Amino acid sequence: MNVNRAVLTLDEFTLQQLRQFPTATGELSRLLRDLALAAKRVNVEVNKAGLVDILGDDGSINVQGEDVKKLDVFANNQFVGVLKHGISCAGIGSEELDDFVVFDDEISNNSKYVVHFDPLDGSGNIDVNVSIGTIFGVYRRVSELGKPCTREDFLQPGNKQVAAGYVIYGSSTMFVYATRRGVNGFTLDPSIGEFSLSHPDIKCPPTGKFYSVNHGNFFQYNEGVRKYIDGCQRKTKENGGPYTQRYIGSMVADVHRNLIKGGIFMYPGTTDKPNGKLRLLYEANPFAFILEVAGGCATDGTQRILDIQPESLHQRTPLFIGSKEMMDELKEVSGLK
Ligand code: P6P
Repeated sequence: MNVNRAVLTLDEFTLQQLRQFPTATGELSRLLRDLALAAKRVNVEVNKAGLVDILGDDGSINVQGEDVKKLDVFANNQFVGVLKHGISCAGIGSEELDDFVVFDDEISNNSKYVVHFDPLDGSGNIDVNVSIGTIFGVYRRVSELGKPCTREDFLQPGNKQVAAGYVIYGSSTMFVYATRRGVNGFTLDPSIGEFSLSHPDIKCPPTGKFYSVNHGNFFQYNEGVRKYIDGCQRKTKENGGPYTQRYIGSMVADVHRNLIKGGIFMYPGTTDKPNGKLRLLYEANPFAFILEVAGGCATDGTQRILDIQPESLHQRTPLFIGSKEMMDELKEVSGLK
């Protein structure tokens, strides 16, 4: 029976993909469903954050030395919970936790995947109602199935990701994920409580008018970066401009806009923070995977983000990411690679 479904839910979509690979086990589909369930639970709290005692700090400091927001803790608990009690994940790395977490039970030890995530990125914006997000990257284990996952599983380069995605809790709540087959976006339909396909086969426009960078750090950037930013400000209709500077201060929101409309996002190294602020494993790598599948690119200024060999869970990296032609111009003007 040929059911003409105008809109596919996330589950229907992943099962449709699964049917095209009869040998697939369905573990990745179940993993994505687990992540979407946690996202729906976080979304409920984000949407009413101003009404219940979940705003503000929980009084602790995380491994990054940042004030932990109550919603950070709630979000982390939701994602750890669904992954630990699911059947598709052997362990996790989280922005909120000091070290990797090995689930080490019989089911988890036989699971194929490990997941890195930032449960609630941009949490400094929670109290002022600016869009925030969740970011995740999925890796196939390199360690022996049937045994607990190991450090090597968590320290794979981003080019080993089998899937990556993000949730943006904004004017609507979207779940966007990429596999090597493409990038697809799903908008939460509150009437049925399901993420429904709204942005099929997302491609990043080869160029755009948005450049995103924290101008407050301008004089801390190296000469090449300053030269490129200066050039962005001098763009006119005659040379591909004028550009618009948009910087929300929430990476998920800034990169999502550039993915859809075209643009470039930069968090360069500074004199204070030579490796920048953003973390490789659960911020840069997932977005670099998504943008490359969508036709964009991402670099740390010396190499592809996805080729960086991680050394530790919370290591930081400079990040330049976005539309291919804008990234090419950045490299040409700044001397970055
Ligand atoms: P700055 C949020 O804290 C975050 O990690 C990213 O979401 C965002 O892009 C960046 O930091 C903003 O940092 O230093 O410009 O405020």
